[in-house]
Amino acid sequence: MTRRSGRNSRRIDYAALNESSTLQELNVHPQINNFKNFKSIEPLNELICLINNDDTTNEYKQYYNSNGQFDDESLRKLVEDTRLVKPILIRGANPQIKETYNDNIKISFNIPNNDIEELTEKIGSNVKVPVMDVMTQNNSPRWDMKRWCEYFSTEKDKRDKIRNVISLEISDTKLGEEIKIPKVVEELDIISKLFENEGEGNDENLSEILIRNGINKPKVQKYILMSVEGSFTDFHIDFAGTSVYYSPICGHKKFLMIPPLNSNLKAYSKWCLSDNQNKIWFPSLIKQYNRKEFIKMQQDEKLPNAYLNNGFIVDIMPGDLLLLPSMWIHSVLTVKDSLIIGGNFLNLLSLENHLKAHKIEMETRVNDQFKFPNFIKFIWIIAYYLRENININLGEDSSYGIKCYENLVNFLHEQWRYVNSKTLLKREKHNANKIKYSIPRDIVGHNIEEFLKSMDQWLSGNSNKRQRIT
Ligand SMILES: O=C(O)CCC(=O)C(=O)O
Repeated sequence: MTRRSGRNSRRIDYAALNESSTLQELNVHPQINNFKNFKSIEPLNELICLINNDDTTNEYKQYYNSNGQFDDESLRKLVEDTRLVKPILIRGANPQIKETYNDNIKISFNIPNNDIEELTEKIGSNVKVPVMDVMTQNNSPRWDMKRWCEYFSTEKDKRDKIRNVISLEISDTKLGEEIKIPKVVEELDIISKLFENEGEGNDENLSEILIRNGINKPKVQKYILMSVEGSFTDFHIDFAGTSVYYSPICGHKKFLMIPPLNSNLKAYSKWCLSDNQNKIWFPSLIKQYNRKEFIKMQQDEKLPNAYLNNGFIVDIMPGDLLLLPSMWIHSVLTVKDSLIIGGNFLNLLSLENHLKAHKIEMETRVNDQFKFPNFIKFIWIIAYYLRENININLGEDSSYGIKCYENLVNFLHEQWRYVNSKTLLKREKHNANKIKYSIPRDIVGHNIEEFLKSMDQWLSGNSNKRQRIT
């Protein structure tokens, strides 16, 4: 599974570039200058939730506990209040990075402060590594961790090319065992919920049923990113609109984040389908709104405040913990050689976005290898899980809002109608078949019409069938 965008990257036209560039320039991604010249309109602290050292002016003081600490409870409350639509950046969150650690931050997670040699040892020198050539944004074959470690340790001027690793999942390695993802992320991750409590109790629980049916937990929670100075990751939305946690061990990164306004998402789809993607600076395609227009949009479309900006750049430093919400379109510049641990998660607060992102991936013909593994299957399982565990009548989990559940049920109906449609073209028939075989009948039952009816009843609060799974 390869992480990040499903961009259908177009190769750079080296011949054309060669006419005007020296060899040195050929190793610089053509969009880096645009990135450096990008100007944020508003001050950073209005654009993201910034938890930093300056506690006296910190507007998030209300979230600190009675000991003056920002802990897991504080973060959980902040996520719930902001509904995870605004990026959250906690400076100095990792106690293992002594130089930057703010000892008022007590977030439970574990990311060791290792250098590239130690990381190589814990990952395994023979492990295959997807190495991205920054100029083409494509992965090069035949790299293993040993070769990567040598490359990363080579002096800057002696490296043959700028290369970046952003999709190496390490759950199954010694390093993966040592890493604990932030507690709040683990609690928000809806896939983790499905696989909870394995082996507990006498009755078979959902986790065991899934595993018995060959459905394993997708490995997307623990990636290591290893980027040398000058690396650039072009604009993308993370697969299935997953949210991201991102915490550097060392180095310096700059994120350019663009909010997921509908008009921006439309421009994004168009850009992804363009033949000249590498040569087009994505922000040049988005409509620039002024404050008056933003306010009008907010009233008409009920947009979150966090979306009312034209994008901004934020520096991410060692020990920081960034939570990047679902669907934000972002590009990333590596200012200094960097090692980062990060991961992706689906969550109920962003469910509407996950479904929207799936549609964009279909429209922009994203290759399966860049998608969330078995996304459709998991959406059906999530629906089943919710039906079994949440009583709409009792208002349980209403923090997610009934709208999120309505969207989900509508999505299932839409899929089933598509599967049964008689007027599909050849390519659509292929997609319909893929959906049909993704529906986990051993979980939701073989009569899909019945299942959908039970989902409708559940949604209207009329369901009397309810057994707790977990
Ligand atoms: O660090 C990078 O170069 C890319 C990271 C990124 O875009 C992501 O985590 O989604």
